[in-house]
Amino acid sequence: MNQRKVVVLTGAGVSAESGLKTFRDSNGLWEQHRVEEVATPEAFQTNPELVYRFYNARRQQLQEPDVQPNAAHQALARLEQHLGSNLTLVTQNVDDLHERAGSQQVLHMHGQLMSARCVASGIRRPFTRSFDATTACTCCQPANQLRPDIVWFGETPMFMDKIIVAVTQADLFIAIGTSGQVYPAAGFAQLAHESGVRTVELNLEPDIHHPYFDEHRQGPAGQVVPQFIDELIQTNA
Ligand code: BJW
Repeated sequence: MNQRKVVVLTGAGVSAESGLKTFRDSNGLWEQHRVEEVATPEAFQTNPELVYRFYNARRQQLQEPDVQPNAAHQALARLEQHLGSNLTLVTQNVDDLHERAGSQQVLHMHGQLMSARCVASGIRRPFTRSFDATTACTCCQPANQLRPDIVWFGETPMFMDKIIVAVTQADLFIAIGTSGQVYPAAGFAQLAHESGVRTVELNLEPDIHHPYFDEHRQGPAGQVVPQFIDELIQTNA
């Protein structure tokens, strides 16, 4: 089998039709705070209650019955079934909707909502409930504090080495529902383009982001992603 290597980068737009707000759309504020004010180590240091509250609210919302994977998540799970390890699915999203749709190999470069990390040991554990500064870790003696398992501004995103190798060695790079405003993810299209990789952008908005995409398809992810993935599976068969 001579299948093409594909890297998919997803952003908040892929989960918008599942009922999760994006960050930078007109209603992308949380309690009147911009994400840049809440998602930083400095905010966690100076106002930990606010930061815990922000992530507790989002973790709770993620578990509401009406928040379910949409047709875009499902199409990407189908693509994994088709390509196996030739697909690298990178998400900036901290939700678990890709996994719930059936994707098994997801690189969460900005961390995960349903996980907590010990501030001292760095050890992560699955966490579905709310937690705060009084919630103790179970890995240290004496116990330490837990923090959201999230990559904040100024922190190093996860899996960077693996992602860079995958992007530069791919045949196709697809960015879905991301504004291209947050680095290093915002630089992946340029990296792919300069490595001779075909680049495609699927977004609700017209082609406004940057010149590194060879193709742009406009529309809601729930429509354009299944359409594009089905075409890809047919031509790649
Ligand atoms: C639809 C749709 C539908 C809507 N269908 N589409 C100056 C210059 C360059 C860089 C920097 C700089 N100053 C600081 C930096 C670095 C900084 C950065 O980029 N800042 C910018 C604000 C300028 N980056 C960092 O600090 C990162 N770390 C880092 O750089 O470390 C150094 C390093 C680099 C490389 C190797 C090693 C070390 C860390 C960034 C952490 C980002 N964290 C957040 C919050 C935490 C997670 C959380 O709470 O959820 O991650 S910020 C937030 O933005 C979140 C997202 O993952 C991320 C990206 O947002 P995304 O997904 O693009 O969402 P939106 O809302 O922006 O866009 C939605 C899109 O969907 C839009 O395009 C819509 O059109 C579309 N859409 N509905 C299809 N139905």
